Amino acid sequence: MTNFDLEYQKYFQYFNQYLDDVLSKLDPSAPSVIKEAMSYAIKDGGKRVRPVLCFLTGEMLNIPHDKLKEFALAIELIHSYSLVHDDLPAMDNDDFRRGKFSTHKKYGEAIGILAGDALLNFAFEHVINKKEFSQNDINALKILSNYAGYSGMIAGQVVDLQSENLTKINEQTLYYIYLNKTAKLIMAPILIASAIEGDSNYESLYNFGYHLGITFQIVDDILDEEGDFNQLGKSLHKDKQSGKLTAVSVFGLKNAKEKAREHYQKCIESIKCINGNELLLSFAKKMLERKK
Ligand code: GRG
Repeated sequence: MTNFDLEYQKYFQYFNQYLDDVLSKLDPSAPSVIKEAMSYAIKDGGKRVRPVLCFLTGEMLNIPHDKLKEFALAIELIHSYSLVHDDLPAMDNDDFRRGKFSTHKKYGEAIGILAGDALLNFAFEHVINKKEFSQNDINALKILSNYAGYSGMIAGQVVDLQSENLTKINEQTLYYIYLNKTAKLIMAPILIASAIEGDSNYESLYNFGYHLGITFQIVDDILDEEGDFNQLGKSLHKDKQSGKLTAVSVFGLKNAKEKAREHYQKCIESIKCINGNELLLSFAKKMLERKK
């Protein structure tokens, strides 16, 4: 194992333990089924890319991870809700997620919708209960609510749905979808750590997050085309079946791989002047080379 793999593992385990602890303390008076469905949707199978990214950015900026844990969890709660809703019949209609049945397949559609709603609300409830909430925490919360909201991730999802079966290839629309649907939830953990530190490297980290998010989504499109079901834990070739606008449909497979590499290079360029950038650079490389 490389030093980076050990660091990833450390924060992955720390996060999962914190998550288990929080889930074990959910309000006893709430219906069991909603708590079970929430836990089912968020536990097991996720790579925890966003929380780990938050902790690694924090490490670079000298913020202890226990000062970021509430935000790291809030981001993963929002990410998990978006996956639950994305899998619903009205959206991507997928039976599998994270190597198991998607939440609505396991609990039925009504509870699936409500579990997504519950995860989203709990994200904000959890973070607002952080002890000693400072002005920097408020700034971080603004990023979270804006990036996940109607002009962020939801905007990306709306245009993504509208783009199905478009005959005209449109690179600008593709980048709009990628920025909003995917990159904003990858930028959020980085910019939240940045806000909590006081934003001394805001522009560099913004650019790093943007290019990392775009790299992540292009690789996701490539994996949808040539990945492995057992490794990915979700259905393949969904994009082609639904006639989605993707990097592969717009650029072709070979050029999509080249584009991913170009954005990865821009990640490196963006933070080269920040001291202690090694872990974030390794993270970006791992995202470029990921198989799941
Ligand atoms: C329903 C409001 C709403 C939004 C949905 C997240 C999303 C937007 C759609 C899911 C499909 C998709 C391709 C999203 C882009 C982001 C992405 C690649 C998500 C998968 O993230 P991973 O690979 O998943 O980090 P794990 O399971 O490892 O957490």
